[in-house]
Amino acid sequence: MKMSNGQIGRRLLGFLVAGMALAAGGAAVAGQPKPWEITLQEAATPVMENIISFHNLLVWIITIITLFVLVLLVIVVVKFNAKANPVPSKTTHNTLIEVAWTLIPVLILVAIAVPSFRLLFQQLDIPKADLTVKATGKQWYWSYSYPDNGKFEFDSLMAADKQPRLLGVDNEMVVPVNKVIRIQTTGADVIHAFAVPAFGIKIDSIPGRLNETWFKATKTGMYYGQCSELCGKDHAFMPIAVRVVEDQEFASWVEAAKKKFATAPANTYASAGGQDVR
Ligand SMILES: [Cu+2]
Repeated sequence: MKMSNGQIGRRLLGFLVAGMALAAGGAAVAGQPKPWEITLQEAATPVMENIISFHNLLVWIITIITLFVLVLLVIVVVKFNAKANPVPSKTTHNTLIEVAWTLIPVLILVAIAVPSFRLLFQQLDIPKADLTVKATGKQWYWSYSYPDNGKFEFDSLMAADKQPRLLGVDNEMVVPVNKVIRIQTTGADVIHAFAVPAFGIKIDSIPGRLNETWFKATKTGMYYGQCSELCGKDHAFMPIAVRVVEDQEFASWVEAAKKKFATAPANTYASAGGQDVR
């Protein structure tokens, strides 16, 4: 396909306008992906803050290593090519260099391991939970139940008419701000995965197993995630939408939810001809 000068001009103008729109509105919403985003989503929990700083540390380390190797390669190419160095040295061993190129990478790995294990421990060692929410992955939506608040359960299906597109749902999961939320998750049919990038959580939802993770959202707002295990034809259409609210708002939501979801237990899966494993 060949473009005329006019077409190229229009396309460039389009990019420019899109870029300006991004610069103007790019910083808009946290808790969801942004157009042209190349960084991790903005953190809403202490765990995600630590994931981001660990990620940034690793980027520095790999950048320095890559540049170092590049410099060595350039030196070899320039100094030791057949023209510049017609009579090559016959050296085969150098104890100092061999010890160094074994020891230094080991030390770098140990230096990485320390913050890595600290982060892993923070993620896996669940603090005393203020609230437990059970998230059940189903083909193809999530069901949430609140065992601490009257055991009500409801389905959360993607709502085609809601924004953000492919992330908005009919019934959001609601949790209080600044509270330790324990997520227990399982799969009702196949393996799904419960993941919310801004919270730094991603855990498999496996039939017959109950997996646990936790988060403590420090800012109110909407946070979106998606099923992160290829689970069938509508895998891309079972978003996770979490609304983080103040304590009082949570309490009144619980009261309303108890009534709203009391008479309609989450049995759409069973009535759809499947087998309900709850
Ligand atoms: Cu899934």
